[in-house]
Amino acid sequence: MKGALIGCGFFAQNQMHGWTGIEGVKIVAVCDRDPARRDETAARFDARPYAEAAEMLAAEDLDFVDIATTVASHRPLVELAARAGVHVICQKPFAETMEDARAMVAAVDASGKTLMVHENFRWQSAVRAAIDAVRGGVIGTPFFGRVSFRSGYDVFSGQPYLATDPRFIIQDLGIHILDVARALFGDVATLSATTRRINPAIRGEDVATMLLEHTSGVTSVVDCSYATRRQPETFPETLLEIDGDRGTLRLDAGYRLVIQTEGEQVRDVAPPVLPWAERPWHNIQESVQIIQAHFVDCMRAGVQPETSGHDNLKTLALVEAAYRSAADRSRIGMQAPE
Ligand code: NAD
Ligand code: 89V
Repeated sequence: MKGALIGCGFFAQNQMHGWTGIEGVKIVAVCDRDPARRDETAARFDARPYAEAAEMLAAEDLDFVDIATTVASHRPLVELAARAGVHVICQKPFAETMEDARAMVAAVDASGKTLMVHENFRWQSAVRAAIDAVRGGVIGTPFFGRVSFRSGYDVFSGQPYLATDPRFIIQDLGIHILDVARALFGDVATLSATTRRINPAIRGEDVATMLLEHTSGVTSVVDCSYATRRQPETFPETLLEIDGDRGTLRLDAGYRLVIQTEGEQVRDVAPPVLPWAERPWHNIQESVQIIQAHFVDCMRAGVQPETSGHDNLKTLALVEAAYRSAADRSRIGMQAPE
């Protein structure tokens, strides 16, 4: 399969490395408006460089594109890819508004191709081990969950836009852990949220606490912070605490999965450090390759990815609801997004 990358920035390098580990797939072309970024990435990964996505799509015979730009360009690029008749992966946050997101999903639906959002946290192997245990009924029927990401790690040096965008932690990081909550406990009936900005040097909120009532009957607390100075620093680990009617499950710091039912089972679910990866990002980096492999499997089988565009509308709706709830202190009833 032949693919092309659009956007050769900070995170796209992980995506390019990820593709090199997937058999039968080659990224033949890359595109970025920044000449240094596109030429460096093209040289590093032996791909043809383009300045414009439209030019690349016209010149290359592609099966799919991997969109790794920031959110403002996602809608025009997804629509361009849909017109070109290729399968699409698009980074999170998928869209700035629900209207854009619905239009992007409809555009790819109309082309008959597959659309997956690069929503990779639920694909992290440690998180996946917990999801598999919960879905497999190991702790019975869950009734409470906490999905937590708290850190003081400097994310702004690698991703400066995180300090200047009007929205920060819910749109960038909360989106992932809301998605993990959906993967664990299913659709959401109501949501309420509070937000704070602790770091005076940034524009958006860096702390958010969300309370979700799931249609399955689970109540979950989804909390995230980039203002938490503690040791050990757990970036970029998502920690879990889940109570079921037959036991409890915790994903503790250090990738330690603890399941207590009749007895206690403790598993080390630390992700491997892939040859091109580096700590502490190796957890996220491994999930990039896993989600890409899932996309390829789905393209080959002609089935929808778990984190499809359609599925991601529900995660995006939670992000929008969280900002609305935090602004007016309301508890939001979630409607089916489509
Ligand atoms: P970045 O700013 O470093 O890179 C984006 C690149 O896209 C830039 O080089 C820019 O020149 C290029 N670009 C923008 N519009 C373009 C266009 N129309 N055509 C061609 N090139 C264009 O951003 P980043 O930090 O790499 O983030 C990219 C996306 O990845 C964001 O949406 C971010 O939220 C997401 N991200 C995801 C994860 C994850 O774990 N899933 C982690 C980090 C970042
Ligand atoms: O995963 C992400 O989306 C990143 C970070 C871990 C820094 O929040 O932007």
